[in-house]
Amino acid sequence: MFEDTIAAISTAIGESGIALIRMSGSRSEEILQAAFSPHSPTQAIQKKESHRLLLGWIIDANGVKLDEVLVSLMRAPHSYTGETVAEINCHGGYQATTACLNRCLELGARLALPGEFTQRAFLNGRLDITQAEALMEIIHAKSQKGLSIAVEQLHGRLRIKLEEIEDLFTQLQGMILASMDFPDDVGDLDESEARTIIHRIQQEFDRLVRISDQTDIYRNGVQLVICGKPNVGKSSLLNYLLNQEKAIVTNIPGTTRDVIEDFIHIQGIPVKIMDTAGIRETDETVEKIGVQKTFDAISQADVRIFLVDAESGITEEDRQIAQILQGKPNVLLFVNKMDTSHPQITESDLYGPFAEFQHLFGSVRSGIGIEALESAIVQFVQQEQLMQDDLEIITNVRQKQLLKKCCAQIREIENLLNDASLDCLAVEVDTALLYLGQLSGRDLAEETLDRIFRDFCIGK
Ligand SMILES: Nc1nc2c(ncn2[C@@H]2O[C@H](COP(=O)(O)OP(=O)(O)OP(=O)(O)O)[C@@H](O)[C@H]2O)c(=O)[nH]1
Ligand SMILES: [Mg+2]
Repeated sequence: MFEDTIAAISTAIGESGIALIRMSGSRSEEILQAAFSPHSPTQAIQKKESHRLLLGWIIDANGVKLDEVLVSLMRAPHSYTGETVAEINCHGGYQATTACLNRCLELGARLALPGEFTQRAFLNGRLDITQAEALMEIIHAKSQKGLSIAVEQLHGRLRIKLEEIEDLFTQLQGMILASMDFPDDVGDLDESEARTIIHRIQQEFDRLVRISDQTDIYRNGVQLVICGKPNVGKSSLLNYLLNQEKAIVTNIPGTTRDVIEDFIHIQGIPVKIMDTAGIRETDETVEKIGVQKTFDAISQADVRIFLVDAESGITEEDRQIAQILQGKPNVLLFVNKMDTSHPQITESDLYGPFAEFQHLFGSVRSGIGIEALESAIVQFVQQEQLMQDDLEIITNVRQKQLLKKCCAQIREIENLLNDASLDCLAVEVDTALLYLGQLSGRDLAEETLDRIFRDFCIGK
């Protein structure tokens, strides 16, 4: 248990209906008692009573009312942190919340560091590191799917899976140590049994890698660039997808000079969409810079929508852009303005540099082909459908790096199985167990822990 009692505003600062101030630590009850004046004796904080909402005021040292509030006390160990937690629901807005927080600080609480409540919960065994990290994912979730993945994680699915893998490693380690220590009784290491265990571990790791690659797009989203020569309808497409007039659309080629960005969701996937300056040879200074930015956006993006114009037909400029895009992954050619009376582009025009791109015909103006365009985008980024059960997910870079280390380590163990000595094998299995422990949070160094929790918001 920690000596000091921490306090923070847990809701976002700004004008709002209510705000929440949270305290955790052994002095929470005493501080709340001193700061709180109940509406009636029935609303007083009673000894032993826990998890009950009480109505009253927060008062200053002279008994002056600072705000009308609802408070609750959650006695240790039945609380988020495992310590006694006091919560004050006050009115939102800067003045009321800071007045209530300051009163708690005045009475001896210390301002909490970012993530310190969750850190205490972790250190008191209320949740493991994968669950703590899932909480952060919930707060930062960019899509409904990202949120449901994180919520599943909160139930500890990854931890359970890691424990299963750890059991397999421990079984392997047991076999190696038994053959090392009691060669006369146990005999040589049963290589085929050891290999079976190793393969099972590999299968589990492969699955985790596959699922986490798939879910990455729901959490981090994808970047999509719309490119093409001037006047093909790039900004019109951006506006259509956003359902708002974000970018200026005119029939003057060279209207867009800068990269215009916004966010949308396509079938649950968060997409950063970028409209760009039309690509053409130009001596105009501003347009030149714009075209350079277009090239940068094209190389950064995960998906590239290449627009051509059925009204103008395929031109030399289109051919040059096609060459720039050649060999780049996920290029989708969209033949726009098919609503014009005499479209100049047919299937037979899409040869040469255009042949390698998946293509669609349509019209932004009349909305034709946009649904097919969205489905094609999703197919590009989501090679495999996530199964309902595939939810033991690696949620962040830290976990991903450790997962990679674990995969490399099990490969190393398999390679050593034939000719290395038993003690050498045992050392390698120990290393794998260490990485696994870091993944689940059991073997994390204090500074790593601090780093993880400092990424949280204050009050969480
Ligand atoms: N007929 C027809 N016209 C379209 C369609 N989509 C866009 N346009 C028109 O084409 C012209 C150019 O559209 P923009 O969206 O500004 O084109 P852009 O590619 O962003 O052009 P720059 O910013 O200059 O590179 C405008 O007059 C649009 O109304 C379409 O599907 N059909
Ligand atoms: Mg434009």
